[in-house]
Order: sequence, then C-alpha cells, then structure tokens
Amino acid sequence: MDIHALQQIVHKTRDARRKQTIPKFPPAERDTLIKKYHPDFRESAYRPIRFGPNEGDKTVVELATLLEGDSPVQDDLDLTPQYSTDVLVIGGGGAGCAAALHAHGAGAKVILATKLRLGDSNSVMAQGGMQISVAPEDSPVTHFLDTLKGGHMQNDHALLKVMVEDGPSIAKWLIELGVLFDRQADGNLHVKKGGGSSKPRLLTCSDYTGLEIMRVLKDEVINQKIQLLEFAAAVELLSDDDGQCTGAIFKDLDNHRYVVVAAKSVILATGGIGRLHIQGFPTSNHYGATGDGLCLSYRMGAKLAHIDTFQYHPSGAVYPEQLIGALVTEGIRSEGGHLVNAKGERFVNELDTRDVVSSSIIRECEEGRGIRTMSGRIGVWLDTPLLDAEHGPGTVEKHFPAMVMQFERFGIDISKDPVLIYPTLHYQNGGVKIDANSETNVRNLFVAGEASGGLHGRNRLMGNSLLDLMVFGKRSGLTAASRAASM
Ligand code: MEZ
Repeated sequence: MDIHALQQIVHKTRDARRKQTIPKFPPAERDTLIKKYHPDFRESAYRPIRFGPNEGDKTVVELATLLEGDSPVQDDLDLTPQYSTDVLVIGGGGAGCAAALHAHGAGAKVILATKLRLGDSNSVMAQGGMQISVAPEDSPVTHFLDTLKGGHMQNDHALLKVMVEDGPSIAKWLIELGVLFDRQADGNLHVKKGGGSSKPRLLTCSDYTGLEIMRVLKDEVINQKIQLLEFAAAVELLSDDDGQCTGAIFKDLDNHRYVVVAAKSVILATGGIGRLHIQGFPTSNHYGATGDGLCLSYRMGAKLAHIDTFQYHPSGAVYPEQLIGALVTEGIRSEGGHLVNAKGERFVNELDTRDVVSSSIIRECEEGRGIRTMSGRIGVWLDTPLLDAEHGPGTVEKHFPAMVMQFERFGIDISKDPVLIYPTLHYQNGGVKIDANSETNVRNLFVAGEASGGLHGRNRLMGNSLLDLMVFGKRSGLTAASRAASM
C-alpha cells in the first residue's frame, strides 16, 4: 500500500479518536517504558562516565570514543597567536551571539569564532517557542517546578533558579532588540501551553521562533562590529601553567591552516551532538552539531554532568526520505494534534514529557502497531489535519507556516494529510558542568547553552532551550568580560 492509502486510516478514525480517553501512564509503567526504550536512562543523580568495552552500554562507548579521541594538533605547532582578545566566544548560535553581545556591551574586546557561518546552529531550527513566565497566572516558581518534574528531579537547582528568574528580563531584552513575538489582539504577548508545563508559558514567533531570534541577534552582532572568524573549527583549548584557559587553536576550513587565538577568557557555545547519531538515530540537528565543546573541555579537565542522557524528540519526520529526522514541532501536539498508530488509535497523552512520548512511539512500532514506508522506515501518524477540523480551515497554514512549507516542497499538504513521525535525536540533555555564571571548574573557561549540562536534568522541557541559551549566554558574557577586565 502506498503512503497516501495508509494515510486514509487517520481520516477514517478521527471521530472515534476524539471520543477516546487517553489513559495516563501509571508511574510504574512509565518508569518501565523509560528504562526499556531509553537504555541510557539512569536513576542516580550523577554518575560519572566509565569508559571501556566491558561497560556494555553502547552510548557510553560511543561517547568514550568521542571524548578520548586524539587531539589533531601536533606537539610542535607554533603557538604564537595570530589574534588576541579579552573574550573569545566559540560558537555562532544563540548562546554564542548572546554571550558576544553582552561581553561587548560590558566593554570587552570580543572575537566570535564559528565552525560554519554566523548563525548556523540548532538555534535557528528551534520551532516551538521559548518558555518564560510572563503570564499573570504564572511565576518563576511554577516554571522551576515544572522543569524539575520534567527533568526527573535531577536538575541543578542553582542553574534552574537563575534561568527561571532571569527569564522575564531576557524577554524584555529580545523585544527591545527587535524580536517579533506573537501578540494577542490587545497587544499583550501571546503565551501558549507546551508539553510538560502546567501553565501557558511559550513565547512564540509563529513556528520559527529560533529563526526570528537569530535574525535579530545576528544583525546585532554585525551592527556592533564584533570581530568574526567564520569557518574556523576549534580543535584545542589553550591553558597556562596554572591550568587556566588562555585561548584556543582553530583549523581554518578554507585553507586548512591552524589559527591561534589568545584570550583572557573563553566561552564555549558549540551546541550539541546530534550529528553523531548516538544509538543510530536520525537527528533534527544541523551539520555542525558534533559535540566539539564536550571534547575540548573534557581534554582540559572540565567536569561533565548527565552526559549519558540525550533527548529523542517524539516527532522527527519519517516520510519523505529527504526529511528523515527533521523536526516536526511539538507545537502541533500542543494545539491538540493526535498521535495515531496503524490501527487508528491514540496510545499516549501527546503532551506527556518527551521521553515518555518517544518511548511509547517506539513501543507501538516494536509491537507491530507502526506504519512502514516503502523504503522500510517505520513511524506513527501525527494527525495534523485534525487542527483544521477542530479549529477551522486555515489553522495549520496560519500557525505552522514553516512546517507547511517544509512538506509542501515534497508535494505533501499537512493540512490535508497526516505526517509520519518517529523519535529523532534532538538535544544533548547533559554536558559540561557549569556554575550559575556559566563557568566550569577550569578557571576562565565558560560554557553556555546546549554544550553545558545540569540545568535540564535528564529530560528537557519544550522551549527551555532557547531560554537557557539567552540566560547563560548573557551570564557567561558578562562574567567573562569582568574577569578579563580584572586581569
Ligand atoms: O525546545 C524545543 O526543543 C522545541 C520547542 C521543539 C519543538 O518541538 O518545536
């Protein structure tokens, strides 16, 4: 049967599904599912990674191979710096831009180096919004508690406290810079509800929130004339005799020469690891997401937190082939989109936390209730046309224009037909351990954004990443600048 014939089952079963009540997973079943389908899940709060083939844990071995890899830099490399600066920011996504802008604003000389071009990052691909407690019925405390619950109570409390408390001032900063968040008819910010959150808290720019934020941040970095080194892949950090970070070595991807940058403080904002396809999963990540920050800091002796946990976003595209792994925003489930198996049944509360929803999709597929494509991929349906059926024609097009365009290129109209989805490797929950000012245990080495770990515990809630980038980008930028000024 071709994919279009298979899609018909979703349309045919819609009325019955609307009446169906979705059982909430009892805690016991939930835990069993998480453990069964997420072999990287651990109960303990923090378990240092142990290396070695006897560990029997594929993720650990994959990580060990990455972290314990040899440095590409030869011992006799001339370390005379070609550039020197107060603050060196490595990474041109949301955290890197925020860090560079704040350090520059505090008077530091800043160089922003990035492996690809300014803005090439997971941040531009963030679709569903940014969690900030701005609604009258909400508060940073509620945001704290929701995030703690979503993170299986393993979040670093100090980091989480500053993230939720700094949130409202970050919204103000972004609006002043020119970010066009969605608004209600009365002009107030429009906040939406997202998975795992008890209150509406998502600030959105339609379904391209990250892209809009990055439009503004990139412009600002350019307007402020912050010095850029593009196509510069960081391959090693530098340190002095006291073990303090003093700069980095880059490989210029144009001419393959090494470039040495001396800096009083260094901020790593290199993002995640999805392109390494941990456990063989497809990924929603951009091509630069290869865990560079983890390797660089690990080789400097930085501590890691929760690095054995990754987020598999429930809805990665499965069809067409060209979109495999691409993100299909959680926003669609937040607006009421059903997940449907081959029998036309719902099988999970679509707004449960991502680890639970992903686990249950994998269960449906493993137990024979998945839908197979002609090329042998498997997935379940996300009933996107339901939104038009429930809220009126044009709803999908109005609220998810980027998603509509993404599928339209391949002749698929998501307001008419459901999309096939399967979990996709989306986010590195853990990373380099930092304090509330984003500094690691290596003095003058700061890490911000997805490369850092601890804040989200073992499972990140939708929309908390964009806020993380801005809060810790800002904190790292300000602290690195004041540290440099004191030297
Ligand atoms: O925070 C995210 O990962 C997010 C909002 C993703 C999405 O589904 O849109």
